[in-house]
Amino acid sequence: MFRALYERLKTGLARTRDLFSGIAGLFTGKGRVDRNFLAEMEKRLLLADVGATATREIVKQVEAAFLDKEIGDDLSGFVRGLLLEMLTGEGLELGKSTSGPTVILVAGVNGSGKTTSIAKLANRFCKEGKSVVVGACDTFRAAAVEQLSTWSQRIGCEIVKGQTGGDPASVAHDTCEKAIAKNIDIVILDTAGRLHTQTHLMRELEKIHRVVQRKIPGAPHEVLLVLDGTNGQNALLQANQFTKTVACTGIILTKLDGSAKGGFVFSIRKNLGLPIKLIGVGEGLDDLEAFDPDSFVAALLDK
Ligand SMILES: Nc1nc2c(ncn2[C@@H]2O[C@H](COP(=O)(O)OP(=O)(O)OP(=O)(O)O)[C@@H](O)[C@H]2O)c(=O)[nH]1
Ligand SMILES: [Mg+2]
Repeated sequence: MFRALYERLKTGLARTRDLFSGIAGLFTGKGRVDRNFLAEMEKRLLLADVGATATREIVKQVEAAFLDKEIGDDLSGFVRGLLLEMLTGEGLELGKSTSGPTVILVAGVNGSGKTTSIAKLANRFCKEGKSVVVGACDTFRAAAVEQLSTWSQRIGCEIVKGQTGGDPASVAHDTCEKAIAKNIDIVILDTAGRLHTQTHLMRELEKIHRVVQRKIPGAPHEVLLVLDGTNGQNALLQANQFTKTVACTGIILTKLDGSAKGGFVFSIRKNLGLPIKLIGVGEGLDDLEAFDPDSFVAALLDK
Protein backbone atom coordinates (compact mmCIF):
# COMPACT_ATOMS: atom_id res chain seq x y z
CA MET A 1 0.00 0.00 0.00
CA PHE A 2 2.74 2.45 1.03
CA ARG A 3 4.72 1.44 -2.05
CA ALA A 4 1.76 2.25 -4.33
CA LEU A 5 1.30 5.70 -2.78
CA TYR A 6 4.99 6.39 -2.99
CA GLU A 7 5.12 5.41 -6.67
CA ARG A 8 2.14 7.65 -7.40
CA LEU A 9 3.83 10.52 -5.63
CA LYS A 10 6.99 9.93 -7.65
CA THR A 11 5.03 10.01 -10.90
CA GLY A 12 3.08 13.09 -9.83
CA LEU A 13 6.26 14.88 -8.88
CA ALA A 14 8.18 13.88 -12.02
CA ARG A 15 9.02 17.42 -13.07
CA THR A 16 10.10 18.49 -9.61
CA ARG A 17 12.16 15.30 -9.35
CA ASP A 18 14.14 16.30 -12.42
CA LEU A 19 15.27 19.47 -10.67
CA PHE A 20 16.01 17.69 -7.40
CA SER A 21 18.10 15.10 -9.21
CA GLY A 22 20.29 18.08 -10.14
CA ILE A 23 20.74 18.79 -6.43
CA ALA A 24 21.25 15.12 -5.46
CA GLY A 25 23.73 14.84 -8.37
CA LEU A 26 26.04 17.29 -6.63
CA PHE A 27 26.56 14.87 -3.74
CA THR A 28 27.75 12.02 -5.93
CA GLY A 29 30.66 14.10 -7.28
CA LYS A 30 34.28 13.91 -6.17
CA GLY A 31 36.37 16.51 -4.34
CA ARG A 32 35.82 18.81 -1.44
CA VAL A 33 33.09 21.23 -0.45
CA ASP A 34 34.38 24.68 -1.46
CA ARG A 35 32.89 28.05 -2.38
CA ASN A 36 32.13 26.94 -5.93
CA PHE A 37 30.33 23.88 -4.68
CA LEU A 38 28.24 25.98 -2.29
CA ALA A 39 27.42 28.51 -5.01
CA GLU A 40 26.35 25.73 -7.35
CA MET A 41 24.21 24.13 -4.65
CA GLU A 42 22.57 27.48 -3.98
CA LYS A 43 21.82 27.94 -7.68
CA ARG A 44 20.25 24.51 -8.00
CA LEU A 45 18.11 24.90 -4.86
CA LEU A 46 16.80 28.24 -6.12
CA LEU A 47 16.10 26.71 -9.52
CA ALA A 48 13.97 24.05 -7.80
CA ASP A 49 11.98 26.89 -6.18
CA VAL A 50 13.08 26.05 -2.66
CA GLY A 51 13.04 29.83 -2.09
CA ALA A 52 15.64 32.32 -0.90
CA THR A 53 15.18 31.92 2.85
CA ALA A 54 15.20 28.13 2.95
CA THR A 55 18.05 27.98 0.43
CA ARG A 56 20.18 30.39 2.44
CA GLU A 57 19.65 28.31 5.55
CA ILE A 58 20.59 25.03 3.86
CA VAL A 59 23.73 26.52 2.30
CA LYS A 60 24.74 28.10 5.60
CA GLN A 61 24.38 24.83 7.49
CA VAL A 62 26.26 22.84 4.84
CA GLU A 63 29.03 25.42 4.92
CA ALA A 64 29.28 25.25 8.71
CA ALA A 65 29.38 21.46 8.82
CA PHE A 66 31.17 20.49 5.58
CA LEU A 67 33.43 23.27 4.29
CA ASP A 68 36.73 21.69 3.09
CA LYS A 69 35.41 18.18 3.79
CA GLU A 70 35.04 15.41 1.21
CA ILE A 71 31.82 15.28 -0.79
CA GLY A 72 30.05 12.02 -0.10
CA ASP A 73 27.22 10.12 1.51
CA ASP A 74 27.50 12.05 4.77
CA LEU A 75 26.75 15.28 2.99
CA SER A 76 23.88 13.79 1.06
CA GLY A 77 22.34 12.43 4.27
CA PHE A 78 22.87 15.78 5.99
CA VAL A 79 21.01 17.75 3.31
CA ARG A 80 18.24 15.18 3.25
CA GLY A 81 17.91 15.59 7.01
CA LEU A 82 17.72 19.38 6.66
CA LEU A 83 15.01 19.15 4.02
CA LEU A 84 13.03 16.74 6.15
CA GLU A 85 13.41 18.86 9.26
CA MET A 86 12.03 21.87 7.39
CA LEU A 87 8.82 20.00 6.67
CA THR A 88 8.31 18.25 9.94
CA GLY A 89 6.30 19.82 12.71
CA GLU A 90 3.04 19.97 14.53
CA GLY A 91 -0.35 19.85 12.98
CA LEU A 92 -0.05 17.70 9.88
CA GLU A 93 -3.25 15.86 10.81
CA LEU A 94 -6.63 17.39 10.07
CA GLY A 95 -8.34 18.89 13.11
CA LYS A 96 -11.52 17.27 14.37
CA SER A 97 -14.40 18.26 16.54
CA THR A 98 -14.77 16.36 19.79
CA SER A 99 -18.56 16.45 19.56
CA GLY A 100 -20.83 17.54 16.75
CA PRO A 101 -19.84 18.28 13.17
CA THR A 102 -16.27 19.05 12.14
CA VAL A 103 -16.19 22.17 9.97
CA ILE A 104 -13.55 22.72 7.30
CA LEU A 105 -13.47 26.11 5.63
CA VAL A 106 -11.60 26.26 2.33
CA ALA A 107 -10.18 29.49 0.89
CA GLY A 108 -7.81 30.57 -1.87
CA VAL A 109 -7.53 32.66 -5.04
CA ASN A 110 -9.55 31.75 -8.09
CA GLY A 111 -8.42 28.73 -10.02
CA SER A 112 -6.15 27.46 -7.24
CA GLY A 113 -8.13 24.23 -6.98
CA LYS A 114 -10.51 24.80 -4.05
CA THR A 115 -13.61 23.13 -5.47
CA THR A 116 -11.70 20.16 -6.87
CA SER A 117 -9.84 19.66 -3.58
CA ILE A 118 -13.12 19.83 -1.65
CA ALA A 119 -14.55 17.12 -3.89
CA LYS A 120 -11.47 14.94 -3.30
CA LEU A 121 -11.66 15.54 0.45
CA ALA A 122 -15.40 14.83 0.62
CA ASN A 123 -14.82 11.66 -1.36
CA ARG A 124 -12.13 10.53 1.04
CA PHE A 125 -14.33 11.13 4.10
CA CYS A 126 -17.24 9.29 2.46
CA LYS A 127 -15.00 6.32 1.71
CA GLU A 128 -14.06 6.28 5.39
CA GLY A 129 -17.75 5.90 6.17
CA LYS A 130 -18.32 9.46 7.37
CA SER A 131 -21.30 11.56 6.38
CA VAL A 132 -20.45 14.79 4.56
CA VAL A 133 -22.25 17.97 3.57
CA VAL A 134 -20.60 20.51 1.30
CA GLY A 135 -21.70 24.15 1.30
CA ALA A 136 -21.55 26.05 -1.98
CA CYS A 137 -20.65 29.45 -0.52
CA ASP A 138 -19.18 30.63 -3.82
CA THR A 139 -22.44 32.26 -4.87
CA PHE A 140 -20.61 34.74 -7.09
CA ARG A 141 -20.70 32.46 -10.13
CA ALA A 142 -23.55 30.09 -11.05
CA ALA A 143 -21.00 27.75 -12.61
CA ALA A 144 -19.25 27.38 -9.28
CA VAL A 145 -22.38 26.04 -7.62
CA GLU A 146 -22.99 23.68 -10.55
CA GLN A 147 -19.44 22.38 -10.36
CA LEU A 148 -19.77 21.49 -6.68
CA SER A 149 -23.21 20.09 -7.27
CA THR A 150 -21.95 17.73 -9.98
CA TRP A 151 -19.16 16.52 -7.72
CA SER A 152 -21.53 15.96 -4.80
CA GLN A 153 -23.76 13.80 -6.99
CA ARG A 154 -20.81 11.74 -8.12
CA ILE A 155 -19.55 11.28 -4.60
CA GLY A 156 -22.98 10.80 -3.08
CA CYS A 157 -22.71 13.46 -0.39
CA GLU A 158 -25.13 16.18 0.66
CA ILE A 159 -24.92 19.75 -0.59
CA VAL A 160 -26.40 23.09 0.49
CA LYS A 161 -26.72 25.75 -2.19
CA GLY A 162 -27.88 29.33 -2.11
CA GLN A 163 -29.10 31.66 -4.83
CA THR A 164 -26.56 32.96 -7.30
CA GLY A 165 -25.51 36.34 -5.99
CA GLY A 166 -26.91 35.50 -2.55
CA ASP A 167 -25.14 35.91 0.76
CA PRO A 168 -22.33 33.35 1.09
CA ALA A 169 -22.38 33.57 4.88
CA SER A 170 -26.04 32.55 4.92
CA VAL A 171 -25.17 29.45 2.86
CA ALA A 172 -22.47 28.68 5.44
CA HIS A 173 -25.06 29.13 8.19
CA ASP A 174 -27.58 26.83 6.47
CA THR A 175 -24.93 24.18 5.83
CA CYS A 176 -23.97 24.11 9.50
CA GLU A 177 -27.63 24.01 10.47
CA LYS A 178 -28.26 21.03 8.22
CA ALA A 179 -25.22 19.22 9.63
CA ILE A 180 -26.51 19.71 13.18
CA ALA A 181 -30.09 18.71 12.32
CA LYS A 182 -29.06 15.58 10.41
CA ASN A 183 -26.13 14.66 12.62
CA ILE A 184 -23.65 14.90 9.74
CA ASP A 185 -19.98 14.31 10.61
CA ILE A 186 -18.17 16.69 8.27
CA VAL A 187 -19.00 20.13 6.85
CA ILE A 188 -16.81 21.45 4.03
CA LEU A 189 -17.39 25.01 2.86
CA ASP A 190 -16.36 26.16 -0.62
CA THR A 191 -15.72 29.88 -0.99
CA ALA A 192 -15.22 32.32 -3.86
CA GLY A 193 -11.74 32.95 -5.18
CA ARG A 194 -12.66 36.15 -6.89
CA LEU A 195 -15.17 38.89 -6.09
CA HIS A 196 -15.69 42.49 -7.19
CA THR A 197 -12.58 43.47 -5.29
CA GLN A 198 -10.03 41.85 -3.06
CA THR A 199 -11.46 43.76 -0.10
CA HIS A 200 -14.90 42.26 -0.79
CA LEU A 201 -13.37 38.83 -0.91
CA MET A 202 -11.57 39.18 2.39
CA ARG A 203 -14.58 40.75 4.12
CA GLU A 204 -16.80 37.92 2.98
CA LEU A 205 -14.39 35.31 4.21
CA GLU A 206 -14.31 36.99 7.60
CA LYS A 207 -18.09 36.97 7.72
CA ILE A 208 -18.34 33.27 6.85
CA HIS A 209 -15.80 32.56 9.55
CA ARG A 210 -17.80 34.53 12.11
CA VAL A 211 -21.10 32.86 11.22
CA VAL A 212 -19.61 29.38 11.46
CA GLN A 213 -18.00 30.19 14.80
CA ARG A 214 -21.31 31.36 16.19
CA LYS A 215 -23.25 28.37 14.88
CA ILE A 216 -20.92 25.58 16.04
CA PRO A 217 -18.69 26.11 19.08
CA GLY A 218 -15.03 25.45 18.26
CA ALA A 219 -15.66 25.73 14.51
CA PRO A 220 -14.12 26.07 12.01
CA HIS A 221 -11.83 23.21 13.01
CA GLU A 222 -9.70 23.78 9.94
CA VAL A 223 -9.26 26.78 7.67
CA LEU A 224 -7.40 25.35 4.72
CA LEU A 225 -5.74 27.66 2.25
CA VAL A 226 -5.46 26.23 -1.24
CA LEU A 227 -2.32 27.23 -3.12
CA ASP A 228 -1.53 26.42 -6.73
CA GLY A 229 1.82 24.63 -6.81
CA THR A 230 2.55 25.90 -10.31
CA ASN A 231 2.56 29.48 -9.00
CA GLY A 232 5.62 28.91 -6.87
CA GLN A 233 6.81 31.99 -5.04
CA ASN A 234 3.88 34.13 -6.28
CA ALA A 235 1.49 31.99 -4.29
CA LEU A 236 3.27 33.11 -1.14
CA LEU A 237 2.17 36.70 -1.72
CA GLN A 238 -1.43 35.59 -2.10
CA ALA A 239 -1.14 33.43 0.99
CA ASN A 240 -0.06 36.41 3.06
CA GLN A 241 -3.27 38.27 2.27
CA PHE A 242 -5.45 35.37 3.32
CA THR A 243 -3.58 34.63 6.51
CA LYS A 244 -3.98 38.27 7.52
CA THR A 245 -7.75 38.00 7.13
CA VAL A 246 -8.56 34.66 8.74
CA ALA A 247 -6.42 32.45 10.89
CA CYS A 248 -5.52 29.66 8.47
CA THR A 249 -4.60 26.33 9.98
CA GLY A 250 -3.00 24.60 7.02
CA ILE A 251 -2.34 24.45 3.31
CA ILE A 252 -3.59 22.28 0.48
CA LEU A 253 -0.95 22.49 -2.22
CA THR A 254 -2.42 21.56 -5.60
CA LYS A 255 -1.21 20.74 -9.10
CA LEU A 256 2.09 19.26 -8.00
CA ASP A 257 1.67 16.78 -10.85
CA GLY A 258 1.97 19.47 -13.49
CA SER A 259 4.55 21.53 -11.70
CA ALA A 260 8.29 21.74 -11.67
CA LYS A 261 8.00 23.86 -8.57
CA GLY A 262 7.43 21.27 -5.85
CA GLY A 263 10.44 22.72 -4.03
CA PHE A 264 8.02 25.44 -3.12
CA VAL A 265 6.81 23.35 -0.16
CA PHE A 266 10.01 24.25 1.67
CA SER A 267 9.38 27.99 1.33
CA ILE A 268 5.80 27.68 2.49
CA ARG A 269 6.78 26.13 5.76
CA LYS A 270 9.62 28.62 6.23
CA ASN A 271 7.71 31.77 5.26
CA LEU A 272 4.17 31.11 6.43
CA GLY A 273 4.84 28.75 9.30
CA LEU A 274 1.76 26.80 8.24
CA PRO A 275 1.78 23.04 7.77
CA ILE A 276 1.01 21.59 4.38
CA LYS A 277 -1.69 19.08 5.21
CA LEU A 278 -2.70 17.77 1.81
CA ILE A 279 -1.31 17.79 -1.70
CA GLY A 280 -3.11 17.56 -5.04
CA VAL A 281 -1.41 15.41 -7.65
CA GLY A 282 -4.03 15.28 -10.41
CA GLU A 283 -7.57 16.19 -11.41
CA GLY A 284 -9.28 12.94 -10.34
CA LEU A 285 -11.12 12.23 -7.11
CA ASP A 286 -8.33 10.04 -5.79
CA ASP A 287 -5.56 12.51 -6.58
CA LEU A 288 -5.28 13.92 -3.08
CA GLU A 289 -2.61 12.73 -0.68
CA ALA A 290 -2.00 13.44 2.97
CA PHE A 291 1.26 15.32 3.07
CA ASP A 292 3.87 13.04 4.54
CA PRO A 293 7.31 14.71 4.80
CA ASP A 294 9.19 11.37 4.72
CA SER A 295 7.65 10.06 1.54
CA PHE A 296 7.72 13.52 -0.03
CA VAL A 297 11.46 13.96 0.49
CA ALA A 298 12.04 10.35 -0.57
CA ALA A 299 9.97 10.88 -3.72
CA LEU A 300 12.08 13.92 -4.58
CA LEU A 301 15.51 12.46 -3.88
CA ASP A 302 15.40 8.69 -4.36
CA LYS A 303 16.01 6.98 -7.68
N1 LIG B 1 -3.33 18.78 -12.64
C1 LIG B 1 -4.05 19.17 -11.61
N2 LIG B 1 -5.10 20.00 -11.81
C2 LIG B 1 -5.83 20.39 -10.74
C3 LIG B 1 -5.50 19.99 -9.42
N3 LIG B 1 -6.40 20.57 -8.59
C4 LIG B 1 -7.23 21.30 -9.36
N4 LIG B 1 -6.90 21.21 -10.67
C5 LIG B 1 -7.54 21.86 -11.83
O1 LIG B 1 -7.46 23.27 -11.68
C6 LIG B 1 -8.60 23.90 -12.25
C7 LIG B 1 -9.25 24.85 -11.25
O2 LIG B 1 -9.76 24.07 -10.18
P1 LIG B 1 -11.01 24.51 -9.30
O3 LIG B 1 -11.17 23.45 -8.26
O4 LIG B 1 -12.18 24.85 -10.12
O5 LIG B 1 -10.41 25.83 -8.65
P2 LIG B 1 -11.13 26.86 -7.67
O6 LIG B 1 -10.10 27.34 -6.71
O7 LIG B 1 -12.35 26.28 -7.11
O8 LIG B 1 -11.48 28.04 -8.69
P3 LIG B 1 -12.57 29.22 -8.49
O9 LIG B 1 -13.84 28.59 -8.06
O10 LIG B 1 -12.63 29.86 -9.84
O11 LIG B 1 -12.03 30.17 -7.48
C8 LIG B 1 -9.51 22.77 -12.71
O12 LIG B 1 -9.33 22.56 -14.09
C9 LIG B 1 -9.02 21.57 -11.91
O13 LIG B 1 -9.26 20.34 -12.57
C10 LIG B 1 -4.36 19.11 -9.24
O14 LIG B 1 -3.97 18.71 -8.12
N5 LIG B 1 -3.68 18.75 -10.37
MG1 LIG C 1 -14.33 26.91 -7.12
